[in-house]
Amino acid sequence: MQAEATARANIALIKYWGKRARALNLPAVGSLSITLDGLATQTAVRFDAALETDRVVLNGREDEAAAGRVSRFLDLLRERAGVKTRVEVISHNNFPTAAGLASSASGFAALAAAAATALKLDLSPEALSVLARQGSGSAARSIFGGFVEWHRGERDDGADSFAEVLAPREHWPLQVVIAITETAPKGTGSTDGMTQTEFTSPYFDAWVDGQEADLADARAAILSRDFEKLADVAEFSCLKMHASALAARPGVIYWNGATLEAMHTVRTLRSGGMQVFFTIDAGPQLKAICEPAAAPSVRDALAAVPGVREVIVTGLGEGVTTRSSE
Ligand code: 2P0
Repeated sequence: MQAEATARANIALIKYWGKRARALNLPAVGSLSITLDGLATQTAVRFDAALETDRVVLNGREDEAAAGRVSRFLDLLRERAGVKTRVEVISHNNFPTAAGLASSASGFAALAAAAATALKLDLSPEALSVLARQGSGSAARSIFGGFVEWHRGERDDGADSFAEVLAPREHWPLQVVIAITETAPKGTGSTDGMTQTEFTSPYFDAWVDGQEADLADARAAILSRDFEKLADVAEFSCLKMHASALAARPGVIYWNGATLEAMHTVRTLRSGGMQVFFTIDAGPQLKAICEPAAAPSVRDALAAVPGVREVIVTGLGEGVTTRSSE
């Protein structure tokens, strides 16, 4: 009972922020993302009757802090398979974890796929997405490659809150330039930032109310490869998400000075005619999305921003891949 899976990180162009139900990790809004080629998590799981507890090794080090969340997630799979066997999980990120880039999406997508394969659960991609969602919301999207939409869903049991492919990566081979502005762990994790926004921000309801229109605009922009339209709605979604968090009490501030400088740099490039826009998640790194021809100039411009420590350039990636290794 062992298997391996590789899943890639994703970044949302229309953001997920807020939950309609916490226990099942059901989102308050749908979201739309791109899966990244260059940021992958590879995870091997081995169910072993000799183990007394689950064991989690992340990037070569036993991680007891992660083990609790991983164990609770694995319980969902064990329950479904009718087994109680403990597991050894060995996981590697091929990107610098200290860079503060989201690893929970690729991490839980890879873990869900590897564990389901080891247990021979034979889940559909949608069912795997529903499962990964319960580990971390954004992991629902990393099951798939290219342009991906995760549905909010209406049901209380979450069966209709899964992701699916909107368009494959070949549809529009955009490039992503990631500007790392800080390597220390962030102050407020996404889950806590969302909760604080939901409970205290006067702008949270407005955020939720605008989501369907933003999703419709982004879907249309992607399907027609309309860069200007996608740039407009993606920056709108990003800035609204951050505005709702900034208006929490106390305000949740994810940016540093270099993040803001990088935003201005991207805006200046675009007003000069370059096809590039930015997005920022629950941390200080900036992600610039651009047409391939613009990528070298975007990389050089962001690398020259004071406070930017490293720049990573990547294309769009595929969905989760699995190998059974009995
Ligand atoms: C997103 N983020 O759509 C948004 C934008 C961060 C900002 O999904 O609580 O780690 O595990 O469901 O998935 C990060 O949140 O949160 C995230 P949980 P998750 O990409």
